[in-house]
This record gives sequence, C-alpha cells and structure tokens, in this order.
Amino acid sequence: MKKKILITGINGQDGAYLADFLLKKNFEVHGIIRRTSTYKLARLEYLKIKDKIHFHHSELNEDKNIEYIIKKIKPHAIYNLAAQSFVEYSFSNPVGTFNINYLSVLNILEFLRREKLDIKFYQASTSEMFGNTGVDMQNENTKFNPASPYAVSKLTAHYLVKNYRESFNKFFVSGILFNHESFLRGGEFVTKKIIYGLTKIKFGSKEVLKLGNLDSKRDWGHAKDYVQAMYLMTKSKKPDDYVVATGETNSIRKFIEVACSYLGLHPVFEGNGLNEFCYDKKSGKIIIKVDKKYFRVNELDRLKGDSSKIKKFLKWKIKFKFNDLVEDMVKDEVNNFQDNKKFSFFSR
Ligand code: NAP
Ligand code: F7E
Repeated sequence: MKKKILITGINGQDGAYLADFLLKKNFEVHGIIRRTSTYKLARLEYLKIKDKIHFHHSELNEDKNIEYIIKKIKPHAIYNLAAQSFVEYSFSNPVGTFNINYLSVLNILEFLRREKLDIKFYQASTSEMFGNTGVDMQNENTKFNPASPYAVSKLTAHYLVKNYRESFNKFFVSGILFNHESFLRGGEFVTKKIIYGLTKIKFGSKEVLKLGNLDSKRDWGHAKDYVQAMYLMTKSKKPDDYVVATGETNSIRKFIEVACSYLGLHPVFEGNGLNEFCYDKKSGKIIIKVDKKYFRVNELDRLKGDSSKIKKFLKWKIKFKFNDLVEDMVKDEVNNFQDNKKFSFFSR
C-alpha cells in the first residue's frame, strides 16, 4: 500500500513542486485547499498532476476541520506549507498573519500530541527569521532577529516545533529555507514581478516596471531543489532543523541585469534612491522606475545562507545556481507568453 502524505498549501509554489516530487516517489498525495471565488489550481495543472491529488477543503485555522482531515487520512507525514507568505502584507495584517502562521501550527501540533498520532510533521520555516544579523552567512547557530510580523509569526512557530520535538519526543522538523523561486512563484514576489514585467516589455509592452529597494540582497535558489530538501528532512533518521540555501547573495539590481541578459535587453541604471531608473540601451526606452510604494516599513538588507549541515548529513545537492535559476524562470515565462499567457499566478 502507498504511504499517504498530507500537504497544506498544496496549490502554492512549494506545495505544487513537492506534490509532483512525492507523486514521482510513489506516495499517495493529499492536499488541503481553501475555497476561493477565482480558480486557483493553475500550478497543479501546469505540472499536470491535478487529477492525481486527493483534495480536502479547509482554511488552515478551521481547527476542527483540520483535525477531522488528519484523522480521516492518517498520513505518514504532514508538510505544513500553507501560510500568509508575503512579508510586505504582514505589516498591514499582522493579526491574520499570526493566526495562520502560528496559531494554526499550534493547533495541529497539539492535536498530534493529544491524540498520540505517530505522524511526522514538517514546518516551513524561513530565512526571514534571521533578520539583519551582521554576520556574513547565516546557519542553524545564527541568532534570530526577525524584522517583520511575518518573520515573528514564523519564528514563534519554529520554536514551537522545536519545543514539541524536545518535550514529547516527536518527529517534528523545520526547514529554514532561504528564498526560492521558479516560474510558479506568486506574482507579487520580486523575482516573478521582474521576469514577468521584463518579458512583457520584450513582447512589446510600453509599461514601465515599478519596483522598490533595488539594493536589498537575497540568497535565491530554485524551488525544485528546495522541495527535495524538505523530503530529505522527513526521511532522515533523526528529526532536526536545517538551513537550506545556495550560499550566494545578489541584489535586486543584479537579478534585473541577469534577467535582461537572457531576454536580450541592455539595462543601464541612472539616478539614485527614489530617483533611480533603468533604460534599455538599444531602444533608449525607460523600462524600470523606482517607486516609494514598494519600499517596506522595515527592510531586511541582506541574506546569505550556509547550508553545510544538510549537505553533509542529508547529502542535499543544489542543481540550480543563481544564473541557472534566472535562466529557467525566463525560459518558462517566455514559453508562457508565446502560449498566450495560459498560466497566471497573480493574486492581485
Ligand atoms: P505560496 O505560494 O504563497 O503558497 C502558500 C499556500 O498557502 C497557498 O496555497 C495558499 O492558498 C495557502 N494558504 C494561505 N493562507 C491559507 C489559509 N488561511 N488556509 C489554507 N491555506 C492557506 O508560498 P510558497 O512560496 O509556496 O511557500 C510555502 C511555505 O514556505 C510558506 O509557509 C512560506 O511562508 C514558506 N517559505 C517560503 C519561502 C520561499 O522563498 N518561497 C522561503 C521560506 C519559507 P491560496 O493559494 O488559496 O492562497
Ligand atoms: O522581496 C525587495 C523587497 O517579496 C525580496 C517570501 O517567500 O522569501 C520571500 O520573502 C526583496 C525585499 O521576498 C520590490 O524589499 C524591491 O528586500 O520577493 P520578496 P521576501 O520578502 O524576501 C522569504 C524567505 C519568505 O519566507 C517569504 O515567504 O525584494 N523588493 N522591489 C521588492 N519586493 C517585492 N515583493 N516587490 C517589489 O516591487
């Protein structure tokens, strides 16, 4: 009989890639989705796996419903990927963010403990928990200094998972994942926004792409590599927390330059701060402008992860380096444009 897996947030970027990965490993994949007024299964359709998944309906904070679903399926493992995952939005809705990202996690862990259910639990922790650290590379021993309500909500959930593991001898783990991207990334996140916006310009749009802080730096990897790390953590003999990152950091400006190189655009940046803009040397047209609207109340300036632990103990390997990631995102975006923008992952 196939082992059953339950994924919350299955129609998000990571949920879709993880479901695809686990189906290929012959697991029976169950996923929780919530009802929305617009169609939301595009990622699972893009990967051609929608019909292979067993769907269950619930908001993550509908405690009784979630408990019912877990009891009915009795999965081998739960991957908790559902979250209010947009950092910027968490400043305007901290209560909602905390509700989903922390309280819902507490309810699931408490249910597993109370009911003595022997189910492995994976929690989607994040490099945002580090905040501005002042150290070159962040690893499992780096002090946390969260800089947004999102980061605080994730850090409290992270500590909860650790506390339950240590107090009740449970197989509960957290992956501290640095930014990971793909064609399936939500349209509000900066990498997708840049690639989509520049591809649109390449295909003839006169629109100017508006962005915020071009100086902030992130350690960007590919979501396909990172879902493999999630699986390795749940497969390992001993439950533990691991940092997952590429070890390379780049600015938003650099991301734009590399994306332009794959799209055949020639970006030239001029001006400073809020007056900075970028034009295409070949056409002379302005393609990007900095806009105050996209700056954050509190910014996390720079992230660079040290993933030696997972590489050493779980033999995790990276396939996509920074340039490979950008190239892959551009390739898939261009294909989608040529296919009349069949797939869309924009929430607003
Ligand atoms: P994502 O694309 O935003 O997906 C999040 C998923 O959570 C979506 O399917 C969403 O459903 C679901 N969700 C949100 N609120 C919910 C609720 N109240 N009830 C039920 N489902 C709800 O995020 P992702 O990039 O795949 O990330 C997956 C997880 O990893 C998240 O927990 C995120 O915080 C964390 N993380 C991400 C990164 C990264 O760089 N991608 C790095 C570190 C950690 P709808 O589609 O219906 O909105
Ligand atoms: O911002 C800057 C922005 O929204 C990255 C989530 O998956 O990764 C993600 O969080 C940087 C920030 O991702 C725009 O100020 C400039 O410095 O793409 P982002 P994030 O905030 O790093 C972590 C690991 C998670 O856990 C989260 O769930 O880009 N930036 N201009 C901009 N950002 C956005 N969104 N839009 C802009 O126009």
